[in-house]
Amino acid sequence: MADKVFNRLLLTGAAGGLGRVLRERMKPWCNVLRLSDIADMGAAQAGEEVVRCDLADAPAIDGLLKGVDALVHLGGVSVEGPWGPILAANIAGLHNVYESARRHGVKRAVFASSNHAIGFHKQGEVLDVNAPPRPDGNYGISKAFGEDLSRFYFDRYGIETVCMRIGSSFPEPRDRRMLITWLSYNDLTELVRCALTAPDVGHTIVYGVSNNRDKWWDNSGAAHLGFVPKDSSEPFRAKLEATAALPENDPAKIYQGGAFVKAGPYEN
Ligand code: NAI
Ligand code: 15L
Repeated sequence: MADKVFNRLLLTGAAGGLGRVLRERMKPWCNVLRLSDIADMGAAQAGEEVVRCDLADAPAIDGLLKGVDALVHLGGVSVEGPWGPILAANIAGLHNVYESARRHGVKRAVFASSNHAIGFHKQGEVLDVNAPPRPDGNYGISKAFGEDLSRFYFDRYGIETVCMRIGSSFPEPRDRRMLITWLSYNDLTELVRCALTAPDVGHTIVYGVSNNRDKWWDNSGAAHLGFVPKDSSEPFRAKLEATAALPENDPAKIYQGGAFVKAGPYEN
């Protein structure tokens, strides 16, 4: 983005892996970047506001969206686990965020959904953006809920959301599955930029994945975002294919969600 397009953007989950990346990369896009997380984010730097709070704390979240042009919502539990914390952060917390957006007239959100919303589709199937959710656990259920909740807030209140069904976003792919699901940090940044700035996104679902050789996901239905991933997992193939392959009958090898499909059950 050449010039600052926004006055104030909100980034939740700012202390997390992707939040720390986007904290730096979103700054040039706005005059003020408001950062929020339940964890320590360090001191506010120039052009930043830091608001430490729990997404589940409705009164604390009430003012979080005040004066915000658009938000990128990364905050919450990011892995499979017991229901209680996921219910608090990802279900009640997301509702708190959208209620605050509604009250303060925010009209654009980017929501970090996950491939675990569709994790029980089989590997090798190619899913388009209209593929039905098939969550692979408590976490995936919360992401499918987020996609539905954001659709409601668009239909009822006109708050536009781009739901990014992120594959695996790390500095590099960590296993054979991630050769297919990997999203580089540069491609993540470009996807977020497109999601914030493309006109008339309504409610869009898009797969957050780089231009990897093998594909489970087809983004042609989200072409209006203008997202064109540039990176590929190919440079990591030889290293990862030298590691042991999973047995063909392992659920982690059968389903797109990988090991998440066999995690739990948990005590709540
Ligand atoms: P992360 O776990 O590193 O960051 C999540 C952040 O949310 C943490 O800083 C945590 O303190 C904060 N958080 C958790 N509970 C909270 C609460 N109750 N109130 C306020 N903040 C809370 O996760 P990561 O990897 O940075 O992912 C960011 C988002 O992207 C998450 O929503 C995750 O589900 C989603 N995602 C990430 C993928 C990846 O490969 N990194 C893949 C698919 C989705
Ligand atoms: C996710 O949704 C998680 O947030 C991330 O930590 C990875 O596990 C990723 O999915 C994945 O499926 O590789």
